[in-house]
Order: sequence, then C-alpha cells, then structure tokens
Amino acid sequence: MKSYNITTLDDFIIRRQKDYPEAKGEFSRLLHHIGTAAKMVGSKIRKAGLADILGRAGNINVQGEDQQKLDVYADEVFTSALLSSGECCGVASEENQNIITFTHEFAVNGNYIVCMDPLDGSSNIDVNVSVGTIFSIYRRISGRGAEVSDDDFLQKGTEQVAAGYIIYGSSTMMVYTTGNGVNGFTLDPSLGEFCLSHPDLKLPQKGKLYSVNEGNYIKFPEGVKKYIKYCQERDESTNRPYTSRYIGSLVSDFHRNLLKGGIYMYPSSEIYPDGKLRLVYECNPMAFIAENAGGMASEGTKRILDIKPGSLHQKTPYFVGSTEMVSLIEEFIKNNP
Ligand code: AHM
Ligand code: MG
Repeated sequence: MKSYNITTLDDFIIRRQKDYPEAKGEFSRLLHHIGTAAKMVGSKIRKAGLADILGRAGNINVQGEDQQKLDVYADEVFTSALLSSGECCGVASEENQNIITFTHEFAVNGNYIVCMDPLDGSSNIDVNVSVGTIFSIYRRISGRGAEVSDDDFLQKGTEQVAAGYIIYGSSTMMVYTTGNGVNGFTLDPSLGEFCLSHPDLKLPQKGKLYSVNEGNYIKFPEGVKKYIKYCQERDESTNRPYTSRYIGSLVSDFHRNLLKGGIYMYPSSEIYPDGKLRLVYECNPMAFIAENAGGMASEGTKRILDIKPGSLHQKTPYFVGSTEMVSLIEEFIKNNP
C-alpha cells in the first residue's frame, strides 16, 4: 500500500501538545483558530482582484496611513477568531490605537494575549504582490479573570510563547515557532488544510541577499550606508557583490531571506528617525522566529527581543536575518557612530 504521509497543522499542534503533559489544549485551540482565520483571509485575498474589495476603506489608521479594505477585513476576522477560541483575553493590532479587551464570559479567563499586524504590506494588494499577517502570543501577566491592561502587551519579546506569520503569496503558508524550532505549513487549497511542508526551518548563517528601501539611502546613518556599499563591492572570497531584493512587504522579504539566507533592514533615517516598523507586532514576532531558526535580530546595537516596549505602536530601526550579516552590520554601526 502506498503511504501518503501528510501532517496537517492540526495534527502537528496536537503532536506538539503531547510533549507538554501539563498542557490543557488551550494554546492548541488558539493556534487552530489562527489557522482558520488565515484560511478566511487568504481566500478573500485570492479574490481581491475580482471582488469589490480593492481600494481604500476611507479610514485613516493610528499610524496616519490610509487603511485598505482588506486591512479592515483581516483585522475583524483575526480578532473574531481569537475571541471565539475562548483562550485569548485581549488583542493589540496595528489597526487599532488601543488594546481590545475581551470581556465576554467565555474569553475573560483566557490565558493568552495576542499582538498582531493583520495585513502587513497591504499597499501591495492593489498591484497583486504578496502580503502577510504577523502574530505574537504572550501569556497574560494580569490574573485570570481580570481585565487585561497595556502591561500585558508591553512585555519584552523574550517573553513570547509563540510567534508566526502567514504569507499570502503564490501559495498561502503559515510559519510559526513556539520557541522550539520553526516550522512551515503550506495551504493545500483542494483539502483546505495547512500541511507541513517546511519542517525545522534553519536560517542560513550567511546569505547573499540584502533587502532595504534604497530610495532612503542618502538619509541613512553612516554605518548603514557603509554596510550597503560593502554588500555591493566585489570580493570573491566573501561571495560579493550580494544581490539586492526588496518587495516592500516585511513578511515576504523576511520569508525569502529565511529560506535563502540574507538580511532585511529598515534603518532609521531623517524621514523615519526610529525606522518605520513597529516593535510589538512586527519586529518582535519576526525576531523570535529568526532566533529560533538560528538567525538574529537587532535594532543596530542591541538585541530586539531585549527591548522593553514603552508603547504599543513604538517603532524601532530593524535588522534581521542571517547571523553573520546582522552581526556585521552591528559592527559597521558601532564603528561609524
Ligand atoms: P504596513 O504595516 O503599513 O503595511 O507597513 C509596513 C511595511 C512592511 O511590510 C515593509 O517592509 C515596509 O512597510 C516597507 O516600507 P517602505 O515602503 O518605506 O520601504
Ligand atoms: Mg505592518
């Protein structure tokens, strides 16, 4: 008999749960609901060019940016899924100024809070380029049953219980870690299931790709400029020049570099003194994934996961990817203050 060895996301979650005899299945339920929301959003994105969903929703989000309709949809779908899991008692989202507290009877005792960017890179939707969802899960620090507060969401990245992203690309994939390796699941549209396709992902220690918005080059700090020049110089012994690849969609740029090896950079500049990316729901989850795959994430001089967030939408300069590349840019920054 032929064997069809398929591991679905739910199989995988249950298998992992068995490694923790004390686990009550709460966390597994939460992840399952995130998977379901991802399928709903993925399906809507597939129809984006057909349905009347393209274009702006007419609202401005807390970052002062126009919201796309799909941002709103993704935010609602993920928030509803997290609520209905019954395991999540509050959510922080790029799309909302303040945290959302779940006071419903079945959710108030949930042990987890989730920080998310429901649709990152959404300005790419209109031009049919990949976008993604980013999520980060923490155990609440407020007592069960109490209302959550900002402190629950302003924990250091080192406290993450899990982090992941969904990439809505040529296929839909979910990649996540619970601090014990990174695994990738590809959605089989005919089955409607995420299937384990990229077990135990490892970020190559060095790579050949660098990803940065070079349009901002002249406004970058000196160390970053010198590192970019280093990437472009010819030196066969170190495999240079490197290749420049930038989609402008963090999830997609990170995903490619995770698989192939490389560095993603969003430095400070005159236009964005703290960079553009948000620590709590963009940088920390990707940093947790990077580290769990053997990579590194830095704000230039220190580890991203060690930063204590002061506010929900705080920004930070960001360098993430292959350890040798991130370490080297730290050197360039240190030597060119
Ligand atoms: P968003 O959360 O508003 O979509 O913005 C974040 C996105 C990232 O996905 C991407 O890496 C970055 O913004 C691109 O910014 P820029 O266009 O300045 O290069
Ligand atoms: Mg974003």
